[in-house]
Amino acid sequence: MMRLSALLSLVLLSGCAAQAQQNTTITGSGIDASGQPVSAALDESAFRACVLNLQSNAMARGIPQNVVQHAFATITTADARVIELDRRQPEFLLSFWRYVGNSVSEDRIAKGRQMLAQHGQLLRRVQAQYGVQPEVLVSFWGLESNFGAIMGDFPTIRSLATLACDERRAAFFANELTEALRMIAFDRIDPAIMRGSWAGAFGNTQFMPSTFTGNAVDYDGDGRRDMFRSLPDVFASSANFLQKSGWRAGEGASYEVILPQGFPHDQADPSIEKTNAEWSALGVRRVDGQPLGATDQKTAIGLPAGHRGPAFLLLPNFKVIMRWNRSLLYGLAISILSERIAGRAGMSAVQSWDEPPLSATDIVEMQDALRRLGHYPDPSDGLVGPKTRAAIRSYQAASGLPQDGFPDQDLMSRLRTAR
Ligand SMILES: [Ca+2]
Repeated sequence: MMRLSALLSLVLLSGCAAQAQQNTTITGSGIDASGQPVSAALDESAFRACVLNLQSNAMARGIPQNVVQHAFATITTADARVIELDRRQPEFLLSFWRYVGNSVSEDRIAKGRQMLAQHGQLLRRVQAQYGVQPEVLVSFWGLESNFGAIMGDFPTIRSLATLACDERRAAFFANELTEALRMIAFDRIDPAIMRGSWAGAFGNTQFMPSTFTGNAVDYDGDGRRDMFRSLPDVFASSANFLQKSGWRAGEGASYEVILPQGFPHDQADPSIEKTNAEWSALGVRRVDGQPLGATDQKTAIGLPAGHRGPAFLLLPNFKVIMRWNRSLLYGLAISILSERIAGRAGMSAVQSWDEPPLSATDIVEMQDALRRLGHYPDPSDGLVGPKTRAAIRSYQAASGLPQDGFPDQDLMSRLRTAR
């Protein structure tokens, strides 16, 4: 799992199918000598008591006792690595160019095309039933596990029990643990092969257990749903989840557009939707200069590298991808990769500048400066979320700059000297 840049792998493996939104606030835990929070889950007797409680909850929700006991037979302690990874904040913001460079690499495109050809018959059958294009399914497979090569090696039950006994998101992971046990019980999956990401996602497309129990399909008809060893089950389950999330058959998820001079960049945000007629009236065109397609659906505009980078029209299917993983970069990577695998153009923009990525420390400094200037009322946390973007836009508006809400080195140096 550490084959690519370690950071990218972690982001991909932790950002799995329909994981609940992450609460990044650390609450209620102790602090050790180095200032790191300590989890109660790591106290052995507290963990044992917590596990007993989780086991009886699972049995109360219909999981047979022998399944529960067998699944926990070898688990005596929490996994400290899981707590550490859950606590960890990325040191650097991932840039769009770096992210897309890693995830939509020429290697992955070539492998994706090979997989598309090799499994074409199966993928077309799945498409006929669920309406999801083959190249889209292959792209999720390629990004989530590098086509089955990297599915993660953390024992799923132990990871989920560890997180369910930690205070950060205990209720969410307790439910995921019960669903994982339900899968062992009713899909007859051997707990010994149930390994995956540190956060409990598993298999070829890194489903969370609740995504599995709610959406997985036994497509090869062997009586069990198997996301580890059955590609028919993997493709049909993924397509079923996408279809139930609103996937529109035959449509793409995004395409690159050109914004005119003077475009109001504060309107470029995945949460701001307009009709294509409204975007056209603002001067938005396809990269080949042609007008946007006619559609009755609303769309949004994403600027993953700020106003100096490429712009993308985000179509209704983009929101479906965001239900799988709520990251703009992930959604664009899936969309661009699937276009490339299908032999179409992914993106015409090329990186025309390079700059060192901002670190979490830079973001804290940026938030401090924005607060000092009256644009950011909240505590500095080093994370770029909607409030930080709104504060940047407020500062950009007051300074006559394009309001893209995007943190970069230029903004950083302006803020360092702003009065
Ligand atoms: Ca099956």
